[in-house]
Amino acid sequence: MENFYITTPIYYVNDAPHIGHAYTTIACDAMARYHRLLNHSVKFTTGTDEHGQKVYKAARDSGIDPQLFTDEVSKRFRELVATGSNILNVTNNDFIRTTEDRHKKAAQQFWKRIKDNGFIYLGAYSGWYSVRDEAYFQESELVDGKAPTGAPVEWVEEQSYFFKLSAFQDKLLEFYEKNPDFIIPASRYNEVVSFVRGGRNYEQGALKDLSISRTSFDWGIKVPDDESHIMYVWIDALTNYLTSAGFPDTDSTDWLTYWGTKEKRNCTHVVGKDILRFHAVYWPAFLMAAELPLPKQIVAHGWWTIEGEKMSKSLGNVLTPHAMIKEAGSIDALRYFMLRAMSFGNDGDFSKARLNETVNAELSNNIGNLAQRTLSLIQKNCNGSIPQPDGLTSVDESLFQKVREFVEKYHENMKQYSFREAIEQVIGISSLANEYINSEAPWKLKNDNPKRMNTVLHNILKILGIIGILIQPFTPDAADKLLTQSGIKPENRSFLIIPKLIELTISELSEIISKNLPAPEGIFPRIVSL
Ligand code: ME8
Repeated sequence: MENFYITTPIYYVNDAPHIGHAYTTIACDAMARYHRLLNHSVKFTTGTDEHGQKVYKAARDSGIDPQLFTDEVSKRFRELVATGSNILNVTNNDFIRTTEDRHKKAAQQFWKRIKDNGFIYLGAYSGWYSVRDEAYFQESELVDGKAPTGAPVEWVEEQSYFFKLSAFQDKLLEFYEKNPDFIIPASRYNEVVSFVRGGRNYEQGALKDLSISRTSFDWGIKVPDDESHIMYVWIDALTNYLTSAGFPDTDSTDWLTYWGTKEKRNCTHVVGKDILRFHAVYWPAFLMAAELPLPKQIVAHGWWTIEGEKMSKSLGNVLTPHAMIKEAGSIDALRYFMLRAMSFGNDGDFSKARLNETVNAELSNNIGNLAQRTLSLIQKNCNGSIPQPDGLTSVDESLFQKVREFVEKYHENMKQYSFREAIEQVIGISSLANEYINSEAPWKLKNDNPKRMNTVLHNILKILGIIGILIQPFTPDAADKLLTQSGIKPENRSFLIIPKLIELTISELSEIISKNLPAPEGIFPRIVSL
């Protein structure tokens, strides 16, 4: 069996969750659901990043003890993804907080492994630090006295442990070369490779040794054997992916199944482009230093703007997931829009007008109408029992051939995290079936040619089942309703059923499809603008 481990970044708890956090989590959920539908064994984790100067400062500004502060803010992230029923309707198996004991233990063991292998040494750091980015910058990297992200920087001089990042330049380049799919999309892969190459050529190069401890505040995990230092928040945070897979117990089933081995790497990190360098450069170098297997893939997505503007507190346009679910009418509609509107690797714009337009045109008018028309005809003309076909015409054969091609493209796109294009294939199937029902006009056939009417309705019912199966990763609740109303039994909704639905008649599929259909109900409500 294939094993698939997928992770979101763990989010900072300096502030409440917003739509950007919701997006990455929903994208990972769509992928986790996709792999389950391929009958793979899936682990999906998310969580909160609770240490570091940014969170410490937010707690201090609120006048609350950092632990109590992080307990409170982390709760707002947890309610988005809580096991059972949750606001984003995601199916994560774990939620990790970096203030948990299991994580502190893992981070300290990770540090020890790197230290024992000779890649950590004590020195002194003097340079710029951006609290907002939790990142160090060299003088040459500053733009108008600020970090490249526009965040303010402060001068830091302190004793610090360093990680010998410079020792990993060639090893990283060799690894990227051997694994061209390690970072997707390819444009981001090229960006990372040239960043790492840069370190070889310039004295002020990218791959200078990295400061990995702090002494000027103490909100963090203590460095083993030197309690005057806490770990740099990124080495602490990245280790969460190991903690959740059972580290330091590298013999555990969870570790071997999901983190994997050097020969069979299983973990995929999905991140925003803002934190690609940490995941694609520092993290593999840390893992190489600790002699642990690397992740399988880093997937970097683009950035959301809101109505054409960067989302920021100062502009007052930060959208919460709660507000947007209300606007969209359901979590399904919000999930659909986000996965449909952002083209993989590029930035996306979140506009309420486009949200309404996309949901109404594609879900309500296209798929919703197809379902409504077909299911009510079956109810009215066939007493709600599944119509039996009477031989396929060449039009029917070509319809199914096109469906097959759409399904194939759907999978090709999903494998590349191209949700937008994968959804386009589902809409393609629905548009095709709408054209078919329009030209075959089964509502006119009841008296003249009931056998043909039955065949046409039978064909569309199967296509509704296929659409329902394919749309499960994106709109799980609506997909469930569509499948139930199309008679597809709950235990038969994996991708393996699709070829059967295409090849066999419904009477040959009695294991999969119920005999009678429930009375049809609306599946994709329209968004009515207030
Ligand atoms: O960086 N558009 O946490 P963070 C799209 N704790 N995605 C967005 C977004 C936007 N406008 N804004 C945020 C951290 N995101 C670290 C991670 S992991 C070991 C440590 C998403 O709370 C996107 O996934 O700043 C981005 O990478 C992440 O939130 C940053 O979350």
